Amino acid sequence: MRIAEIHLYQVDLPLNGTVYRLSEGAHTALDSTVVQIVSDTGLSGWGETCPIGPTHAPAHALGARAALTQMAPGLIGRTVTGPSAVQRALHGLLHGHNYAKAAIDIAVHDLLGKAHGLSVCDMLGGATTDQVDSYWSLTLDDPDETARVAAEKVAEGYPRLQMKVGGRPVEVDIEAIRKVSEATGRTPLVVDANRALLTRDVLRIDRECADIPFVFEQPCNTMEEIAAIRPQLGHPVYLDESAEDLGEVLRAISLGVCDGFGLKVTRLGGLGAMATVRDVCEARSLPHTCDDSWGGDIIAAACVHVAATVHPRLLEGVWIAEPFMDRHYDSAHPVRVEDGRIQVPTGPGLGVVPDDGAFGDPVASFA
Ligand code: 0XW
Ligand code: MG
Repeated sequence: MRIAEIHLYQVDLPLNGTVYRLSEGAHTALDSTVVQIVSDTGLSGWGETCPIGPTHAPAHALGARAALTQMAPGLIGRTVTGPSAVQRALHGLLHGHNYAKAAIDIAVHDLLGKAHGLSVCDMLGGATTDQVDSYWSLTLDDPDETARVAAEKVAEGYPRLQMKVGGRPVEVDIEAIRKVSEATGRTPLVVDANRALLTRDVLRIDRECADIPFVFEQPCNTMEEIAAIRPQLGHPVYLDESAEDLGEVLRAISLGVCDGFGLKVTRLGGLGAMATVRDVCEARSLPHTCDDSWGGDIIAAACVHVAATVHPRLLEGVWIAEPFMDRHYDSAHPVRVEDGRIQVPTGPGLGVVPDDGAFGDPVASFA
């Protein structure tokens, strides 16, 4: 099976009237990029990458399309033997830009799954479950409103919560953590600063909330800042943004700087890289999420498939953007959070097939 055509689509993903606010930005609409790989056998594989704006990570929507435009011609005519071989080919076409390569990697998994009649979770090692826990991500808001939404989401069935902090006076963060904890009891809570806190403020939150069980997620900008204060912290720490790639995950583990990870499929470079990190984490008993920064049904399906293969004791939930949007790519098989859980899509490949014409005309095509 050879790659005959590649099409790139730009997809607007408006939020359903809400604002997703985190320490480094507020979002009302995201710009996604969908990749369609068409084989010479007529099958299509679909991939996606959707950075959450230009300041969350060294990734942005225009960069994704530029990188994909750079790489796509080099893939035309290539035999698709397996995802790793395609990844190596991508590294030979462009240095870095894992978040763009991830869209091709996801599409290749989808294509191969369809060709061999396997679902992506089986290709990644086999599912341990047919549904995974999600978590609700509480956007930055005033403490009372954050606590109100937290209680509402727990009542809806969400088994875990993440709350955003940072970018405002630390006293407000402390008040919000306390109010969310009071409103939600023993529901596991992650406090995510998205790199924004000074080490001084992390130490203060840690001390003033010593009685509240929670995990700090990416409290500071760099791994070094976190490493510097880690021996003084009473709360566990997960890395998200600092876990840039497999090398940084290995560095974090060898430094002993964290107790787990918030992982993003596209940041790591796709499903193959994600499965490798999953296995490394299992070897060291490190819990982690299976998320992405944003995206529609394609990204959601990719996250859920890999999450279904994680050892259940290590899976810290799956976040998908679906509850914040009205749009679905596959109207027959949308990926949805229901009662705080997500069904693993069935059928070959990702189990998600975009509706005909779902994305309009491609912004670029290669053949
Ligand atoms: C909750 N998320 C996975 C979605 C947004 O991209 C932010 C993010 C995080 O944990 O940082
Ligand atoms: Mg995070």
